[in-house]
Amino acid sequence: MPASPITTQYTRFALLVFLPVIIFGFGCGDAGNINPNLPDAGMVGPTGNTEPPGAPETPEAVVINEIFPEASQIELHNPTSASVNISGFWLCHSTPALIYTQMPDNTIIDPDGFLIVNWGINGTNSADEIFTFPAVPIPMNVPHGEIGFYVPFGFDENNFADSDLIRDYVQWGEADHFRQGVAVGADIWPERAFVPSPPAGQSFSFNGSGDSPESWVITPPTIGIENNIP
Ligand SMILES: [Ca+2]
Repeated sequence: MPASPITTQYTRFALLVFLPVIIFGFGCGDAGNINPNLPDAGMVGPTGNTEPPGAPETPEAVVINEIFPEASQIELHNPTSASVNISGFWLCHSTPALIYTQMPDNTIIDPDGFLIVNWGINGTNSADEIFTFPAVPIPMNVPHGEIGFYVPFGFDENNFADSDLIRDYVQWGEADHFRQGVAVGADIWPERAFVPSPPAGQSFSFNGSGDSPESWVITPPTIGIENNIP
């Protein structure tokens, strides 16, 4: 078996089954603007060459690119021209239970590449696909839900309410999911906005720009490959 950049034993998770009474009032971190702090994508050298050796790695540029709730799959995309290592980044999904999962060690996404995250499904990790917390087999909620993408930090639930730590977000089917306020505070999602729930057999895909439901299109699934935006 060829060596895989994904290690299978290191997916860390946390699970909190919450009661409606404790939802209220949570999920709204301090308002603040994220600082992507991304280095320039290219530098002009003495020869005028715009392709410096070793393009900078910018893992925070990775986006939630597609969600296929029916299959419990998330597609992450690295839109940059360098490989990125997103080990330690977190994903959060709050329906039907509040679940966090951390990207395993050595989770690499190729330049302009994709990573499939199978949520709550058992399977074998590979270079292009990971299966999160098979010990907690709770697939994604289909009619409505949310996914948040956070920078690496040691597990502390308060961190998931910190708008400075969230980097991407989408909710579908209905408003007011648990981390909506965190994304609104980070100015990466409009208040109470959501993508319509896709019909059977369809997913919703990021069109490549913006941070609102208008940035998402319902299409036949293209999990693991480039989105097919009409
Ligand atoms: Ca896709």
